[in-house]
Amino acid sequence: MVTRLILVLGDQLTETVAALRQADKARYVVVMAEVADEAAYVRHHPKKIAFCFAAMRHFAARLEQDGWTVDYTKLDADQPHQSIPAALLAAADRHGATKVLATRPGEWRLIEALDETPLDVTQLEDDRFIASHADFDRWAEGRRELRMEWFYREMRRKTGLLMDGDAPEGGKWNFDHDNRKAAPGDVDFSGPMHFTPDTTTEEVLTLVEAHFPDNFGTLRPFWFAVEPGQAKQALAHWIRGGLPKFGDYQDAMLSDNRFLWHSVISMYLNAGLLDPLEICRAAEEAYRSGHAPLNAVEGFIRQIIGWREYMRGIYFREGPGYTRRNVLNHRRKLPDFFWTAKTDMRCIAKTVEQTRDEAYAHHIQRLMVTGNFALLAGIDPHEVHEWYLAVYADAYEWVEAPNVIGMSQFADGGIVGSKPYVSSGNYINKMSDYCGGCAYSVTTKTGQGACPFNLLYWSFLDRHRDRFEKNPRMAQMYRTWDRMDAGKRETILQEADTFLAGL
Ligand code: FAD
Ligand code: DLZ
Ligand code: SF4
Repeated sequence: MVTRLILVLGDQLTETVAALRQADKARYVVVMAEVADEAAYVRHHPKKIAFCFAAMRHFAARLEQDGWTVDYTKLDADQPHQSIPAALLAAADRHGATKVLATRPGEWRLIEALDETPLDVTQLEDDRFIASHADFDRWAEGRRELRMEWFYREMRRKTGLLMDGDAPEGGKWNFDHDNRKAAPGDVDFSGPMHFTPDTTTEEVLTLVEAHFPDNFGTLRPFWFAVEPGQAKQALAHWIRGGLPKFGDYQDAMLSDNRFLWHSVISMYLNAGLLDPLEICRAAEEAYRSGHAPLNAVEGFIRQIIGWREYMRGIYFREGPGYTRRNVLNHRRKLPDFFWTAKTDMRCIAKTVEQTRDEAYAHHIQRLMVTGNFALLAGIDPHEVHEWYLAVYADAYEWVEAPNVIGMSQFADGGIVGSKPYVSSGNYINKMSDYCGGCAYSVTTKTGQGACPFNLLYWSFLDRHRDRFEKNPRMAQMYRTWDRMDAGKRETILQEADTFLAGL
């Protein structure tokens, strides 16, 4: 009987992933490899690499216990592999195999690389999602605009989550309006569950320290879950303590509390340690049993069956060139402070510091602090994309790129968002405590100490007037700008230019 190979990648760590489900243990050898190219195609955060390798090693051990033959190559093996295709070729040689069963990777880069190997690789659709590619395409076909909200309603109907017959639970599909409270002084949730690294994870931490000493990010303390059982404990811990207020304070930011009521499960979910539908059912149960209110549970479920699935649909529908989109023609280089946190803008310094320490920032920090700044300052969206892909533990292109290129940088011209997510310092001040200790003054619009977001906001709108002034959702902003004294407008534009020149 001829041996065949199954490829399992670092974000396919689910026992029922398509390729494993379709194969039998007697005939197939599972190939897993820690390879230099995957670890270095962007300079990932050390916590992200450690999480990936530790979860891979634990997964391989579980497969072996379950009777699979696993051909696993560590990064520090005597003969490590440079790339996934190289690992497959070497394994094919070792086992006399020519056929490979793979689950389609989450990045075009790797899909294309697998297509180009001389081996006979079958890429099965990754069906760990609620919407298949065909479902998304069917939904998208013929629509003038692909708005998430309409897609989300389809997903609610498809899953039956928070449905009351044919109607949405509570009479409304979306309770976002209730989910915009500024953070209170004290947070009554202790944050994500921490796990002590076992021997396997400790070995990985030592390896990451040795191989990636200069990557941006702090490796220790390393507290992530690396197995599904742990990830489930982390989820249950958050449902108990975090979910009830998740909705209310979803958009809030605090300097001394990095996680607030967020779930911090995206890295587990994206690597395959948790299942999206199971998570949503657990959240729904918390609502049905009276433990968490509807605005929290609906808000959470929308992120997962709405935004997450929608982003994936967009990434695969738009094709491999998506990360190179740049409709606003932004060309500025990413400022150094995205790596050093050395800036007087306290909101940015705090967000970059926590990104460095935790490989985590929550949605509003990503969107309205670093993303907002990059967009206002006209940073090249591809550089912004590479930064986000590198620094967050949950970042894989299928989910990161539509969030960055689309939602955050408007570089796709409005496929993901109907208007750019830009704001002056006012929004950051309302939703956070960052401005209090900042060297800049958020209430100062021009002159000494004026908050850069205040200057850059108007200069962005002015620069892109042709594109945005006809957008009904932005008309009010242009009216406000036009009503401003001409001298003040001139001062704002000049000061914005001076600030940008100094970046
Ligand atoms: P919570 O706030 O607790 O939300 C629950 C879950 O909903 C998340 O775990 C996540 O799985 C899902 N979710 C929420 N928002 C989104 C969204 N916009 N897109 C997809 N899923 C969502 N998410 C990633 O998983 N990987 C990324 O690389 C990534 N890059 C981002 C870049 C930018 C510029 C922005 C604005 C958002 C990005 N997001 C990304 C979405 C979101 O910020 C993270 O999913 C979230 O912060 C993860 O933290 P959490 O688990 O505590 O999420
Ligand atoms: C993120 C990552 C890293 C750092 N290293 C590996 C690796 O060495 N081997 C592997 O199989 N997967 C790794 N991954 C995850 C892949 O980059 C991911 O599977 C692709 O980007 C597709 O989403
Ligand atoms: Fe950020 Fe401006 Fe507030 Fe400073 S004043 S923290 S730069 S928004």
